[in-house]
Amino acid sequence: MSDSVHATNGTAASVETESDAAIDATDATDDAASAAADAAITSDDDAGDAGDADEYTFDDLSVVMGTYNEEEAIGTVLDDVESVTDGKAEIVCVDGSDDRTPEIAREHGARVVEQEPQGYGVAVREAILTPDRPVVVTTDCDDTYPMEALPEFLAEVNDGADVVSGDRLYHGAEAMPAFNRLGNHAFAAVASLLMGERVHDTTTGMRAYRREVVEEIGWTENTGLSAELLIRPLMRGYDVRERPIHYAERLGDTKLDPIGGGAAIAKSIVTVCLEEQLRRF
Ligand SMILES: Nc1nc2c(ncn2[C@@H]2O[C@H](COP(=O)(O)OP(=O)(O)O)[C@@H](O)[C@H]2O)c(=O)[nH]1
Ligand SMILES: [Mg+2]
Repeated sequence: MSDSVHATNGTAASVETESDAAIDATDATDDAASAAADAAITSDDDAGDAGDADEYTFDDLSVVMGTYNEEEAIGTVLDDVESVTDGKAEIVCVDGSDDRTPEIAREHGARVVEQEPQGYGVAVREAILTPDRPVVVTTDCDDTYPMEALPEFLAEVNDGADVVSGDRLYHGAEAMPAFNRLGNHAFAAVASLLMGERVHDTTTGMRAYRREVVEEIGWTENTGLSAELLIRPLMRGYDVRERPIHYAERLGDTKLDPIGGGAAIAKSIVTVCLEEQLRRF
């Protein structure tokens, strides 16, 4: 594995940045990113020598999710993770259900953390901070996200990415309700404007993160956590890459109120972007 966490000197790294161009950990003025870079740079500094033995495998991967009354979908989602990763990925569900979801999760070998339902971000923050494994992938427990993309996401991390973000809008996201699709295009446009970096899907539920990144940053948002998980790392100079994914129709009912949830996400995007801009001064 080559140098892994790519902190730049306080300026935003562009999405899709070629990994080597972004490496300048010694110049990092961003404390958090710099500390993460120090922690993650391997002793094998010669990229040419980086062999397969240093690369992350599915044994290094945790797939995590909030689960709230998802008994229709959870079996399929966990079966998919198991078959794609050959049963090697750890699965963590932070669960607030009053249906059979946690039971089914345990039957599939998942680690279940019980939590009173308090919203998407409260559950997912707990989910990403629970595992010890070095790579954490988030997903929704509704069968919308393609677990077949896990190998590609892991490959991007092995290529140097700190965050790999699944872009649902690239392929059109036909399975998404039209109102949500429009809203998601608008969120991406506003976030891009406020960050000065073009992003395409700020509210996707499927991303891979190096564990250092989720541990180094203090997360504040609930419904808007997904956007925050993209914006803060990007604006702190981490190597953040969007990759197109296919998005499928949901099994079971959504837990997000489109109007109230949409307003909360818009507020999170503006707040987090402004906070991160101010942090640079
Ligand atoms: N534990 C927990 N999980 C939640 C909560 N709210 C949403 N989720 C889960 O978070 C994921 C995203 O929610 P979802 O309804 O799919 O939102 P959408 O994709 O925007 O329609 C799903 O797996 C939900 O079960 C909550 O309050 N507690
Ligand atoms: Mg969903």
